[in-house]
Amino acid sequence: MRWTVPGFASFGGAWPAMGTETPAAGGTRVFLSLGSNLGDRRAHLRNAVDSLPGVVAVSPVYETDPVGGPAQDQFLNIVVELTTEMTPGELLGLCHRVEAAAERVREQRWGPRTLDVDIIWMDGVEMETERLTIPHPRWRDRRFVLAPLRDLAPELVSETDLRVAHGSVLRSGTL
Ligand code: A4P
Ligand code: MG
Repeated sequence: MRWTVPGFASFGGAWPAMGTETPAAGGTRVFLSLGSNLGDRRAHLRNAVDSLPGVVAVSPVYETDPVGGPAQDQFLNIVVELTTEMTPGELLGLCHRVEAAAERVREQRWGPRTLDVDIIWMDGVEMETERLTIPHPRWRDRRFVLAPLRDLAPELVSETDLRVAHGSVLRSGTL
């Protein structure tokens, strides 16, 4: 199954090798965290990455213990690097459209979901509004974010950050 997000072209091509560090001219480097623990988890992640514009790199996949929320199945988590000229608000709208395309139903905070797409980091952006906080308020507490983020941007995550974060994670190949 493949789908696209209305208003955005599918990425389509092969993903570049992980670890690319130089943002393209004219755009801002962004890291998104994607997680799924409902349905065909890998397909949800793959379809989401295919739909995102401006993908620069995709982390390895991690099988992760749920952090917070009710008892629920394990997640697959990745981090995706993009270069974008979107504003933070436009980017949040994109995240919500990508989640909707995976038929995400919001029943419970931190509950099981086909797809969660969070903005973790945007170079040079610090903001806190009712709708949007960047960097993500809980990113430093969570190994399911830090481990894949460190694969792509080791300068943002120290070994100590990774060690003291919560939740076990296990590498599970690539998308
Ligand atoms: N929002 C504010 N800042 C941001 C941001 N930087 N990126 C607002 C995205 N959204 C942001 O999110 C609720 C609202 O947060 C959004 O409408 C947006 O306006 P949501 O996705 O609707 O609900 P949620 O994900 O249940 O809540 P929240 O607070 O985003 O949860 P978290 O902190 O993202 O945690 N364990 C494992 N192993 N793997 C996971 O992926 N995910 C969560 C969700 C918990 N435990 C997990 C995982
Ligand atoms: Mg979320």
